[in-house]
Amino acid sequence: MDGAGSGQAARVQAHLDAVLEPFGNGTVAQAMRYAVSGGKRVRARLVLDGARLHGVAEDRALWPAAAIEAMHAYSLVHDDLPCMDDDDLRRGQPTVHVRWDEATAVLTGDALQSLAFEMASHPEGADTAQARADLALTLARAAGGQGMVLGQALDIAAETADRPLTLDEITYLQAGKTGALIEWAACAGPRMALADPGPLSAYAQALGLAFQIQDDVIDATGDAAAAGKAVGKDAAAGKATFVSLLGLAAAQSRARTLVDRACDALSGYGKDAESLRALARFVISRQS
Ligand code: GRG
Repeated sequence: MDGAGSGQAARVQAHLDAVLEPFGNGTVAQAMRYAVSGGKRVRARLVLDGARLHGVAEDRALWPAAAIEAMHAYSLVHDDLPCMDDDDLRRGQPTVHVRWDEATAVLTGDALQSLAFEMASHPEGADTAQARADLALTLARAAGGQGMVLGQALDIAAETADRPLTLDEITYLQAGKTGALIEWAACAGPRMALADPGPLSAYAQALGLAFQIQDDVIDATGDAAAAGKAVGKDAAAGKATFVSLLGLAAAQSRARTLVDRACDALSGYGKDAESLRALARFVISRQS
């Protein structure tokens, strides 16, 4: 991560620490802190950079930035459960249900999801009631049964389907599972400023798909120590992915094309959007 990115990540972590401080030291509060620690903070950085482009002060933008990281952390805690992806390792650490137990992991995810809505609609975030309501409404849509949950459900259904998914089906699934939160993050800044989120939405749609392709590349080629999570799971499960359907080289080439498309969508912002272009390039070079 570059210098600016690590500074942003540190400020998001400090914000989450401060918000969680009054939660005390019970088991779920401890597990919430554990689950929101670490990670690349790609979604938070999208919020902060999009907000800066629209003249929104960072101390306000930290609220939706922390909100999307809490929502993302909830999804990872639940995804790691034995009834879903059954993973023992996340961000290089034992998953929440391994470190504590399954009930704690379910409750921790639930509490993080509630916290995400609290932070997205917090009065110290967006400075108009209209923008706060819009952030909460669009976050509900992105995370719910038309967005991330739908994508996750389609992914689980595919495991027992009688044929592998097609490329179009995988693209649709991933737009929900991974893409919806990424798009919300990129659009939060213009929404806070009551501006048109169109260009950042186009950027994020291309970026979200490139992000998922890179995730498939890491699963196919990476090592668990660098990735901080189990790898090789897709092939072992006989799962159709961008890599299995396109081949490794074509999948990587498609990710590069998508990053170019994402950068093109930023043309109206000129040089001010350089950090978002750098973030897009980072997304397809990452190994974790
Ligand atoms: C449980 C409703 C529900 C949804 C789960 C997010 C998700 C949906 C599943 C995670 C499985 C997975 C590996 C998805 C691929 C893309 C993804 C979300 C990767 C993890 O995000 P990163 O790389 O993680 O941004 P860090 O740790 O950096 O925050």
